[in-house]
Amino acid sequence: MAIERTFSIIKPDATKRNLTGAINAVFEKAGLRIVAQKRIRMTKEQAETFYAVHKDRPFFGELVEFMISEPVVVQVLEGENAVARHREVMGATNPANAAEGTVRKLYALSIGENSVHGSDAPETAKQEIAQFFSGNEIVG
Ligand code: RTP
Ligand code: MG
Repeated sequence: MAIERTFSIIKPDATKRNLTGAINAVFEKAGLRIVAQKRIRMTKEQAETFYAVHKDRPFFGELVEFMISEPVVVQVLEGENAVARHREVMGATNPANAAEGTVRKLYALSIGENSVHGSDAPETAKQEIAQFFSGNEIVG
């Protein structure tokens, strides 16, 4: 299995509750290496661009406001099968459906305030990484 990279966000509900380290521990235990990481305050434009795929969904406005409400931690994670592995340890979008031991089961507050984001495919990961990181910020 090839080494892959994925893009991750620790969302405002989690940074606000000081859960960055606890969530990173789940990722690292799952074999994902944090090869880039920074804490930022997303601009409205960044959030709208990032979630453009959801722009016609009823929750879009609420989602953008949530993502800019507190700082977030953006990350690049590296490992074998990283995209799928990361989504597995994040758990289902709705914490009510998330498996035991997943980040969302442990920490998410609701389907919207669900603590983490992870890319859904290797191609999306490349685009999402490029939106937030330049090549020299990623140290594998
Ligand atoms: P993500 O993109 O954040 O990793 O999560 P996901 O693939 O599991 O979920 P997705 O369908 O891509 O939705 C993106 C984010 O939008 C918020 N959401 N709110 N209120 C709602 O019904 C609703 N549905 C989705 C969540 O924050 C979700 O992670
Ligand atoms: Mg998604």
